[in-house]
Amino acid sequence: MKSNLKPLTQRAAWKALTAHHKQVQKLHLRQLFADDAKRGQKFSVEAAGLFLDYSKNRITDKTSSLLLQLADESGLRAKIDAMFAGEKINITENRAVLHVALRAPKNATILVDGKNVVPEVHAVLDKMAAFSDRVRSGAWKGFTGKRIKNIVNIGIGGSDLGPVMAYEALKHYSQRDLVFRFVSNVDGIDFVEATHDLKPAETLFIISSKTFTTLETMTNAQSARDWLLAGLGGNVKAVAKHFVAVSTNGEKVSAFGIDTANMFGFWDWVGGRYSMDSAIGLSTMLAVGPENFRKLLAGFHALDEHFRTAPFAKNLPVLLALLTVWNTEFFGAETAAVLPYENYLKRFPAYLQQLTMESNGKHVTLDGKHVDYQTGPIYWGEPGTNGQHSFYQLIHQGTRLIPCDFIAFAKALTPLGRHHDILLANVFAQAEALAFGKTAAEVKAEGVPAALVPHKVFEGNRPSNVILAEKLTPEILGTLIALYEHNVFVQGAIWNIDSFDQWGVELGKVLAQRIVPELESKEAPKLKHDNSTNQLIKRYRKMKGL
Ligand code: G6Q
Repeated sequence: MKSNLKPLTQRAAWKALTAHHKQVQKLHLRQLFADDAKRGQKFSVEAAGLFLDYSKNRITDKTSSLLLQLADESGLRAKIDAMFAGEKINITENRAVLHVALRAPKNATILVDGKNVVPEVHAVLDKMAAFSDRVRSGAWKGFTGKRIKNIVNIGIGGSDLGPVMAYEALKHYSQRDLVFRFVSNVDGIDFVEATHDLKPAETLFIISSKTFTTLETMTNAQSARDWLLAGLGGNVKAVAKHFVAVSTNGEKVSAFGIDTANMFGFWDWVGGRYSMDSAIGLSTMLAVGPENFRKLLAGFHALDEHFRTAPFAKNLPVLLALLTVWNTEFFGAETAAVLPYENYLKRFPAYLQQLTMESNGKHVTLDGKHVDYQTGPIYWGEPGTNGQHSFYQLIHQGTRLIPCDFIAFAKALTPLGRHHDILLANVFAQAEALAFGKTAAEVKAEGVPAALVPHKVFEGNRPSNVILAEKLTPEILGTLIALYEHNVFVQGAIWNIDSFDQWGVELGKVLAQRIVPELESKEAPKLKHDNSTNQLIKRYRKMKGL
């Protein structure tokens, strides 16, 4: 696992950036904009239907060229090519990383171990489409002959967050007489609330699990099976009409009792958090139909092509990632806020949290060395304008620097009076206020009493990006997601980490399994944990009456 790259902090561009930062760190965006009447245009780029204005970052021409040099010195070109070529860049799991193949057109060729995977991808898409059409039209009947009205996706992490986000994001395009629910948590309440008003005879469960071994999903799937059979008189033949699976593990799917004819496959080169455009997106396709799902894939592909071919200086994900590196490493930003001014994107920040933090929350390099710099920032966010009435206070006047990505659309999907202009006025105003603030002189000029002036000063100089698109369509959603996928990839490439493994998550999957029998056994178990864990287990057992 040796790479030929110099360690990040020894690359020439890194050293130059360190020196350069000392010179520019005090520069204010007020000054930078005053010095260059065309700064907005200069630091903007447009591709695949997305317009990115990154001029409100604390950068100069020199910053930009040094960051691009850093990308070159980090071997970014070769890394991008390696990913698209199906090389096993997820080195700790010895896997290719090919979510780009999930949205490749039918005539493309992408090889994994010498085999073209594109035909398989399209075969699964066709199978999903045929199934979706049957369910959506009512041709697929439940065990008692009733049509399916409710679809419940059971999955967690990568097998949940993408489907939930996409369902919410594309609700405008969804078939409204179908009800969609998503169950992820092993807390039984999630299942109970999701199904309390549903009739088993009209309900279809999609068990979404790459491995088909995940404790939460298997527990929920079992409860779903029990719930269904209890409601339909206990005939196990009902399972075939009410359960389908999305998985890479045919054996386990069969063992659960789901006919593999009703299984939609994917492959080990699709990471969980990069799988929403694989069969894991079956619920999305059921909601919006195969045609819209294909448009979503086309949007992903458009951004893939942009990422693969555009020069780095005009490459949206590359620029976004370099700015994150700049803000994180040199300005010490610990978090990044993603603030969509589009209510349909309310689950987008939660989705991004997994994509970004599970990918780049790593502290060793590809060579297994402890990093001596920061890696992935904490991503968080809420839709605007709601956030403005809560945590924006800290972004404007707190002590921390929080770079923000504002996401907005020129057209409302369902226009309503003046709402959309007011919404967009807010997003532009927030980015403006963060950058330029309000000086003491300006506050005083408003007649504010002297004692209050410091409280009403906005320092400004707080960086943000604005991403503007025409309308939230399936295509644009795909483009936007791919933008962040590749942004994460570039960040990981600069930091020289494996963005595609998740050992921290794997640990969680094992730990609880050890404790479950200790909570359930009738006999008092011989506990061998630390004193605190032993105490908590004993107290829990006592409280539940054991
Ligand atoms: C994603 C992670 C993780 C995974 C879930 C569900 O990249 O690996 O979030 O998606 O743990 O795993 P299964 O799909 O195997 O149930």
